[in-house]
Amino acid sequence: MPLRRIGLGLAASSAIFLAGCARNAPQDTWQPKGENAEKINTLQWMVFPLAGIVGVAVFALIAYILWRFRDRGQAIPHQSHGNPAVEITLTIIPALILSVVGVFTFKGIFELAQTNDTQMVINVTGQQWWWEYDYPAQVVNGVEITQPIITSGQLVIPTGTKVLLRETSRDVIHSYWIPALNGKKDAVPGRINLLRIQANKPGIFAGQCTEFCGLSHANMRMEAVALGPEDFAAWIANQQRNAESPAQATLAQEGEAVFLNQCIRCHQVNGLKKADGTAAIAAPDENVYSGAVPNLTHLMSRNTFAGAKFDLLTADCRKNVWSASPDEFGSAYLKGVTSDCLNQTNLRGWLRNAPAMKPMYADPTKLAVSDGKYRGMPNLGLSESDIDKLVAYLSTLK
Ligand code: HEC
Ligand SMILES: [Cu+2]
Repeated sequence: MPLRRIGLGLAASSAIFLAGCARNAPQDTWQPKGENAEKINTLQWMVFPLAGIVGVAVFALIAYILWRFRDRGQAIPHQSHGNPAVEITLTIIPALILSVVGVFTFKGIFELAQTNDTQMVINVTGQQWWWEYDYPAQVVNGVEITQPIITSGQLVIPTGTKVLLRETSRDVIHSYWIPALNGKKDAVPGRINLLRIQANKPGIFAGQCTEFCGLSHANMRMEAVALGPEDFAAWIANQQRNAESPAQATLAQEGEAVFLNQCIRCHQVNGLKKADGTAAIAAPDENVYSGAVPNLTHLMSRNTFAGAKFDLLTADCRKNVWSASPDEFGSAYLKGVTSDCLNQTNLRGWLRNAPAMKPMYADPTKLAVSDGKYRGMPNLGLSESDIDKLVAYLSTLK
């Protein structure tokens, strides 16, 4: 008997199993950080041990029978068919177990679907390969959102508040999942699916798209950022500001001019004016399959970009935010991306050649069946001096 091989196999599979139990795994369903995720966790603590005991018992029994009745050249035993007592027992036991699990599961499903006590609404739209969030005008915990807010990548919510996400998609089916806050819900074109989340304490919670959605599916991530009431009010106030033009005769001002030339045809910056003083309005639908690209008005208030895939912060600064205690988290996050914290490598790399950092169908001529539209950000062939100017300009978008 290849006992050694079996031992090795067991060791390898338990190593993989235990790796799944690592503490501080950012997408761990066993570490809920909000009410709905806690409900799911309570349920899995019931189902997992039950299923575990049944699983171990069944496999142990099979192993015993395989060993006990293995072929030793003995005569074929007496053949029989049917045993009502065994059959009835083996039907009743699983039926009982399943109905107990079923009662709690149904209760959980109804509780998770509850939306009538919602305190805030955010529209969440998936597209290849990032998430857009828009906050309709509403009053949240006494703070008024007067102008709709549009942002991307990081979903900012107030703590202790029941937030209703209204999910949809502008291209294919995606799925929104922040394991610390709730289960997953598909974002389907032409439909609005509801998902309720709530975070107990300030912090940042990672997630990723969980419905295969094409080339960069693996690079479609998202983060939920929970802020205490005062910090959330400060965030709202900042998001409602228009961007201001950079000071005269600065590199940033030259960057604004480049932006008006190269970027405004896709990206909106609220408050940006053309050279003739009229409002610059982005109209990405002509080029971009999903008809929308990230709004950059407050780019430096979020600290990741392009589907929360790349850091806008350097590694040290990122650590300060991600490992801040709940008390300090809000002020660490609201600092945004300061000039000493800007991850130049990532941002410059993106402007130099976005599809090289994140695979995208950004060149319609490379599509097998071309509809002449982009999925993702194209390589614009910018010069290094234009990139310098753009980085200076983008840094003013706080
Ligand atoms: C043809 C449309 C198009 C043009 C032109 C364009 N972009 Fe983009 N850009 C996109 C799309 C689409 C994304 C989202 C890509 C993703 O996340 O996968 C994006 C993402 C970005 C992001 C990340 C934003 C975030 O919050 O995730 C930045 C920064 C950016 N672009 C800057 C620029 C700048 C600066 C220019 C001008 C030099 C520019 N883009 C020109 C389509 C465009
Ligand atoms: Cu997706």
